Amino acid sequence: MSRLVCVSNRITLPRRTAAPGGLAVGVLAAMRDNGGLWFGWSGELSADTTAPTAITERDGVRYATIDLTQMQYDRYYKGFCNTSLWPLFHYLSDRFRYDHEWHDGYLAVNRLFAARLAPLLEPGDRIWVHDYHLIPLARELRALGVTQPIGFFLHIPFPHIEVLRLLPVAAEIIRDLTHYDLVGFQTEADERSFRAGLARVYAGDAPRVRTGAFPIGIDVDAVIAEAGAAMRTDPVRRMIGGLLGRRLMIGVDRLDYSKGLVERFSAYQRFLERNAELRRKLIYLQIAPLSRDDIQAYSQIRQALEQATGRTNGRFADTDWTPIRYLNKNFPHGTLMGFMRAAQVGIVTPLRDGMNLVAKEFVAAQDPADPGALILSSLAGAAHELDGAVIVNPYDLRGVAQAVAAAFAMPLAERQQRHAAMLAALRRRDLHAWYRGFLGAIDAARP
Ligand code: GDG
Repeated sequence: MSRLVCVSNRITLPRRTAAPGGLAVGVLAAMRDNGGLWFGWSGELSADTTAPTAITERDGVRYATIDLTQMQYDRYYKGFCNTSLWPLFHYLSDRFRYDHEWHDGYLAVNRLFAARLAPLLEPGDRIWVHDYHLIPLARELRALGVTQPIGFFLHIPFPHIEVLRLLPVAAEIIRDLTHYDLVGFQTEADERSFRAGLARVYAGDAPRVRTGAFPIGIDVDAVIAEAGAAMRTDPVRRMIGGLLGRRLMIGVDRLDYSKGLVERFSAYQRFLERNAELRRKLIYLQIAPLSRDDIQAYSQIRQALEQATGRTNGRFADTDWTPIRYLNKNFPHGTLMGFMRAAQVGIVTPLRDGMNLVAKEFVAAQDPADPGALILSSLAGAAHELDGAVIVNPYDLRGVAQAVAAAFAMPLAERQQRHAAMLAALRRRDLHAWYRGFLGAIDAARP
């Protein structure tokens, strides 16, 4: 069988506490089950550009990492990836900024990745490149004479061409994707956006590119087991004890403006204003581990959330009750699954999201006999599959506030019925189906 080579911006080394993020969860599962090589940035900065690629091996997986320089990090990672591509691909064009030097840095790091990866490749390899950081990588690898099949999967949305056009190098982005044997997206809507972009750039003369929708899922049984086991642990028991019998709504999101937290906090405030009789009966727990904290837009959103929490708690809290518990803390994954199982309502309201694994984890973590209700943004990829959720528009504060009231009031039979339907959907398209589907499609692209 051919070896699997995964390439992503950041890699998760064994025994390191993983930075929270959906991409790492998916790639790690594919690597663990198939073995192979995982290549990417170590997460470290270094001025020494001649240091050799570091290789570690554990449980059949080889991890190959390189460091970046401060300048590469600033231009490629903070600049082009996370201040140009990230906001634009999430349709948040008011946060989009562009600088030619960032784009030069992006191309240079992709060239560096190709130069460092090429000598590690073997003839029968299948190469799987992940996410927006590495769009030009196939072109760079081909230029070095690499002939093995190369697939690309985009974890975030692909924007409509009229939005992508804000980027001065939009056509290059689309052209670079045509160098892959397969380009995978989270949803068919993203795939259609890319196809519309291709048609625009090539004006009816587009090269043949294989594309497909491969919605990422979760390891359902692993989450069920984690959630069950976590209920007996100290952190989960303490959290439940601290509720003093009150009902719980939970949110778990990387602290990112795309996750709609400011809007969610406003909607919750509105819910408290309109539902005086429910006030002291519930607690909203928001876990938001810091992410990309050295980028200005992220420190701004952090400040805005601190202010919103202070405002709501200051206005509504009593000596024995605070309406919002807001934590910038990173928890072990199992503990989070236990927190979710203990909650009556899960709230996931991104302004845009490629998929959103938290929504799927919340469903799997529930007790089927007495499951919690899920509130889910219509603008998350997961909404295409989880139609048993209470679907909301995250910008509609009144609608979200009403959804919170409806979710807490939902009768047991309805919760059970919605939960069973969603769990069945999760099982149909789980994490294993995701990577098997993608790898099978690469093989079919190049028999
Ligand atoms: C990108 C796309 C797409 C969260 N806090 C902690 C923690 N997490 C875990 C969650 C979940 C993962 O991180 C987050 O995944 P999401 O899918 O919700 O969001 P992104 O990080 O934005 O992921 C997204 C995904 O890629 C996969 O393709 O679904 O649309 O944006 O698993 O549980 N894990 C730990 N501690 C935390 O504090 N250990």
